[in-house]
Amino acid sequence: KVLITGALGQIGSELVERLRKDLGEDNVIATDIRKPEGNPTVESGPFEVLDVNDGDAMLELAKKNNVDTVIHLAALLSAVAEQKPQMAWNLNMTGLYNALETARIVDAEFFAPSSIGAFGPNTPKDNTPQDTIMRPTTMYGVTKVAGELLEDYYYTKFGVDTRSVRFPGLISYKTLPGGGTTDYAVDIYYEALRKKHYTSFIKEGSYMDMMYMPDAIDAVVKLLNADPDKLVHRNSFNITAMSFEPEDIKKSIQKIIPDFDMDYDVDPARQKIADSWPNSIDATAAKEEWGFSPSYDLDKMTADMLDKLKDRI
Ligand code: VAH
Repeated sequence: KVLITGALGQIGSELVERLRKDLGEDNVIATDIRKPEGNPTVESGPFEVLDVNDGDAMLELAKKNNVDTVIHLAALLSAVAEQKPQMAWNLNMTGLYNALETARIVDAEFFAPSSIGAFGPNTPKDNTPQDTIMRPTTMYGVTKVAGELLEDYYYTKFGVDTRSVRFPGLISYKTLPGGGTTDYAVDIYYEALRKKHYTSFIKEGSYMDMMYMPDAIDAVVKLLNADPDKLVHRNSFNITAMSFEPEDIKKSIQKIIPDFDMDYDVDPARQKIADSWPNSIDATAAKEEWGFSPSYDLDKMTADMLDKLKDRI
């Protein structure tokens, strides 16, 4: 049985749906800090309100349900973490520690995401290597690097089967992201359909790695099922499907909505975060060690996003 924290989030709500399809409704216990009002996929199976800062409650839930896999997604993302750094440290690190302790005690496999946000301004920005300098200048990045190290420690010290990916910006139409820097690449599709216009808070020419959510969900499932003997790395694999800047996604949308236009009103806080991250990372290790292979490029993602969103807007 799988225990998922942060199940109502952008990744969580889709991972719950996929794992319940793969493993059966009752084998995925979804948890989040609040009740799933109006989230039919999460509401369709076992759900518990859980504050990941409460380690005893998490362990109790895992024992009671014979959990053998812990997927820990609850965290504050980059932009909101810069507004509330102390809360971000407490939630991102205590939550992770509690999830790792739970996995250690019940002997469960473990997954938690890292991010391109784990890299910093002196990390090589183009084709960023799997193993390189990691001195992030955001609280989010500090918690991600610390998280990677803690997860590797739990593997080497206690034998917990920890696995992780460094997610790029994730784009999806089912659940809005919360408080990220890459969220402009989600907002733009909603605004293109609502107003045929978008004002980007990230400036022209800012390249960041991105991925469509179906590829992200496939990557988590593939890594969790990968042969552990083939894993040279564990926490945490670079993965990416594409790298683009605002003008690229504007042009991609214009192929379907020709009169869509965009202007800029740059948010200095989120621009500062974006500037500290890589332009494009190298995902060779993930491809070689567990067959990572994304299938959506920018135009294919744009076509699917606009098609799925048009009925809802
Ligand atoms: C954020 N979407 O913007 C998240 C992610 C790589 C970006 O970590 O914080």
